Amino acid sequence: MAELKTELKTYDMYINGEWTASSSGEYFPSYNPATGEAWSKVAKGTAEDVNRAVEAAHQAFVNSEWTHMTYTNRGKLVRRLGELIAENVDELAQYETIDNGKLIREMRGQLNYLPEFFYYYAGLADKIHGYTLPMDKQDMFAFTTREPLGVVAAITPWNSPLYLTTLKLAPALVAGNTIVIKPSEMTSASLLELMKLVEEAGFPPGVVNVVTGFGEPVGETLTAHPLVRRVAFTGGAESARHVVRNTANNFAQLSLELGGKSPNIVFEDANPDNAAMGIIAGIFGASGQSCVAGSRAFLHVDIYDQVMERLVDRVSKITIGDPLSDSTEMGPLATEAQLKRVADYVNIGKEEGGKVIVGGEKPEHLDKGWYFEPTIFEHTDNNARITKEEIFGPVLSVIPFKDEAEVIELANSTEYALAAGIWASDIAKAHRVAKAIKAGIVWVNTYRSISPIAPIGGSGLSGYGRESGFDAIYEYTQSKVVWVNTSSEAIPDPFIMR
Ligand code: TXE
Repeated sequence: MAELKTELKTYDMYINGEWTASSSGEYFPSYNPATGEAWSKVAKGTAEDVNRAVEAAHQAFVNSEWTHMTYTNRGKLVRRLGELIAENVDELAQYETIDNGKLIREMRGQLNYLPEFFYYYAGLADKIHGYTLPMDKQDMFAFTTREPLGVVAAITPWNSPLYLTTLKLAPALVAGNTIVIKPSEMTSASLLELMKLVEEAGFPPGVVNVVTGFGEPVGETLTAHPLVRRVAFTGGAESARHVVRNTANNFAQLSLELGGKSPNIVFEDANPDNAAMGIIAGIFGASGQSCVAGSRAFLHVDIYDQVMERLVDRVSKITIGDPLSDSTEMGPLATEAQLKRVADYVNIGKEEGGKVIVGGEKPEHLDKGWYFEPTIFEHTDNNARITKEEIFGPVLSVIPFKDEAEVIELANSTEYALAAGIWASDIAKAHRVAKAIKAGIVWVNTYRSISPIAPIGGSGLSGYGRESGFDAIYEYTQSKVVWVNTSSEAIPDPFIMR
């Protein structure tokens, strides 16, 4: 790969195995959140570019080397891509940090783990099988197969560009689909760097395509395109509503991975040190810009002071600053709009009577860049807007509770249902609460753990469908049933009733 340059770098799109400018010839800037300055320019895709990419993906699906490749060989290509990522972790991590402001050490950690997702799915490639059916009719033999869907459209956000792409790309490919990816207009660079590795791995042209640009026209044209058979979307609810409406045109299957307002529930018998560390990792990791951010901490009154003391002590000491420095513990927000959103919510929280215990301001020593202090709010009840609405920033709401039934009701009083943390020693209670909580992911005595083996997804305002794990294979395939008449007898006249 090319050496990382800090001057304005130019990124073209990747369509049908070729690097190509936009049909408009236009570019738009991509900003470094640590400085607020443009560092690269990216091809501004058009509807025409989308049509070209989808057509290429369709051709690659119906009539190419990819169409006839064995599942085993597709798996080998996906594994090779994982290996190439492993060889380029440092460089990819730098691009992600420059583009989205997340800590270099977090991005390095995430990217070091990313190949495991490719290896997991590569291993599954030739194990995607159907089954024979124990038929209720004599002389009928029937079996199912699982087939790819066709062209997949992947729409990704800015918070973890390569990780969230991988959750779509790896299962889509091993299942035999082709794909057109539209990254966030805020963070296109690392995905385009990844395309160099896709090329090096040897994927046939058209199997993986990237069209860069904005929701309108790129996202809109892509998700409504008649040749797209599945859309995998990660982002905000507003854009998701557009995508849902668009898929009414093409009836593409759809999965939506949206946000959350995830609770971390700490019972009186929990280890207070572990619970405090889990809460901090859950909300201040990635500056709170994570779909599973644990933005609400419910603390049992008997352990409230112990956990709060630990939270305040550690959060007040978080080192905030340059995300490229290894000693930084919290970086900036990814966009100026996100910084404004966080500051606005903090003001709303104050006006509604929430008490700021730590933070609550833009740090004075960081005048350049989109930084906000890690912030803890204390609430006496659960009715404030900031305890209900997703902020997507480093803002934690702490709320007390007295018993199990009360906390289940409090935790479930949100339209989101993505993730939850439970901190307790009584394992029976932990299981009871895990069952009662509305969430697609529940962590007990841990938080924010991920694995290629475990599915991710939610319900309600958090979306639907599952990514990661074996579940994703079902999302990228459909079953076909084949009936075979094994009888040697003549087929009777259909109009003679028997
Ligand atoms: O996301 P958008 P935004 C939440 C979080 C955040 C809020 C808004 O609460 O504050 O969403 O973030 C593309 N048709 N999450 O506005 O716009 C867009 O170009 C098709 C949670 O930045 O939804 C980008 O590629 N696509 C989340 C992608 O959608 C469209 C991560 C996501 O951007 C489109 C990010 C359209 N009409 C935000 N309009 C998570 N689950 O982790 C936009 N896009």
